[in-house]
Amino acid sequence: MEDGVAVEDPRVGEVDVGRALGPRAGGEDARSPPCLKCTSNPCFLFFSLGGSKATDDAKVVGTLIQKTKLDRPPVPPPITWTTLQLEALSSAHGATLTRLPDLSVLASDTKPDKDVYRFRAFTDLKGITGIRLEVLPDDSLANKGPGRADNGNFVLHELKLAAAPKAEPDKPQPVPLQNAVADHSQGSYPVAGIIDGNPGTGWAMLPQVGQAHFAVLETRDDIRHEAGTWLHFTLEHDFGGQHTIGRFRVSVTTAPRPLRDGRTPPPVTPPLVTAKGRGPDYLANWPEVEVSVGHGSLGKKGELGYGDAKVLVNGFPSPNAVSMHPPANGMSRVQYYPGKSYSTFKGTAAINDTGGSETGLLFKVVGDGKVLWESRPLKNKNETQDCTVPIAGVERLELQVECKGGHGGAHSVWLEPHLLK
Ligand SMILES: [Ca+2]
Repeated sequence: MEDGVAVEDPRVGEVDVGRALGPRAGGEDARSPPCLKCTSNPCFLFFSLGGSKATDDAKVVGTLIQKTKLDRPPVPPPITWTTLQLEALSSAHGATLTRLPDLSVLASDTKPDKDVYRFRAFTDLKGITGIRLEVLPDDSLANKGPGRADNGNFVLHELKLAAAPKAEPDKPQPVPLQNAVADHSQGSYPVAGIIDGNPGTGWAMLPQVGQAHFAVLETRDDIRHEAGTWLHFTLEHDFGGQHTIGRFRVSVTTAPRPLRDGRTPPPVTPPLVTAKGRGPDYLANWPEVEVSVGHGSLGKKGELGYGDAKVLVNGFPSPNAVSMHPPANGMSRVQYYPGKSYSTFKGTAAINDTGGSETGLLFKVVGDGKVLWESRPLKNKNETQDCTVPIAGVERLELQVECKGGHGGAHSVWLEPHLLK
C-alpha cells in the first residue's frame, strides 16, 4: 500500500587516518584532540615544536583529521520518506486527476483557471512529523510543467492537512503545519506562503519550470493513531490563468524535527509580510521622489505605462510591477525614500512579453548613489533575473534601467519589487 523510499545519505565516506595508523608509542591514542594553540591547517606550531617524526606522524595526521571534522558543518541524518497512495482524488472545477504507477498524480483534460484539489490517503505510520510535496515534470504539460499554465508554472496558495483515525475517516481534524522549506521558490512566491493562511500568498516556480521540485512541511505535533491514520489534503490554487499543479506526489515521514536532509534549505520568512504584519511594502504603492522614463509614464501596479497594456512576463501578470521604459542610449530612473528603515530589497528584473532589446537592458539597484546590484544584459522577451539586495542604512533607493542602443522593444519591468524590514 505504501512505498518506502530512503533518501540517499548525503554523507561521504570519511577515512579516520588517525585510527588507521593506530596508537602512537606510549599508548596515547593517535586521534588526539585538535590543536588548540593555532588555527593553521596543517598545524605549523606542532611542527615548530619539533615533534619526533617517528612517534608523532600518527598524531599529526589524526589532529588534521579531527580539525577537518570540526570545521565541517554537522550533517543531519537522512530522512526516510514514505510515498502515499492517494485516493478519492477530486478537482473542484472539473480537471481529471489520475494516479500514475509511481504514485504521482497527473492533472489532465479540463484546465480551469483556478482549482482546488482534494484527496486522502491511509497510512499506518505512527508519529508523523512532516510531509513532502513533490511537483514533477511531465511531457503532457506545457513546458513540461510542473504547472498547467502555458509557461509551465503554477501558484499554490494553501496546502491544508487534516487527520482522522482509521475508524472515523470522515471526521478529520486540522493539522497545523510549520517551517515550510523548498528546493526552489519563485522570487516573490516563497513556499512559506502555502501555510500562512493568507489567500494572497503562494508558492510558484519561475524560472525553473520543466523540472522537479519539492516542498517539505513539518507537522507542529506528531500525528499518531494506533490503528492508522487517514490524511486528508486540500491544495488551493487561486491565482487564475490556469496556474494549477500539473503533476505531484505526496510523502510522509516520522523523522525527528527539524526536517533537514542535507538538500533542504533553511526556512524562509515570508517576504510579503513586514515585521509589523501590515502587508507587503511594494514600491508600486510608494510615492516616488524622482521619476524619469524614456517612453510613456512610470507604470505602477501592473500597468505598463504606455497604451492600455498590462505587465505580462511568460504569460504571468505582476499586480505590483513597476514598469520603466528607458530612452535610447540612456537610463530610466525611479527613486524612493526608505529612510534607513528597511534591510532588504527584493524583486525580479524582466522584459515584458511585448518587448525585446538587441543590445540588452541593464537593471540596477542603487542605494544613496552607490550601485548595489546589477543584472546581466537582458535581451529577450520573457527573460528574468531575481535579486535580493541588502539595503540596511540606505536612505534613498533608486531603480534604474539602462539602454545602450535603440529603445525599440525596451519594455523593462520590475516584477513585484518590495522591501523587507
Ligand atoms: Ca497563502
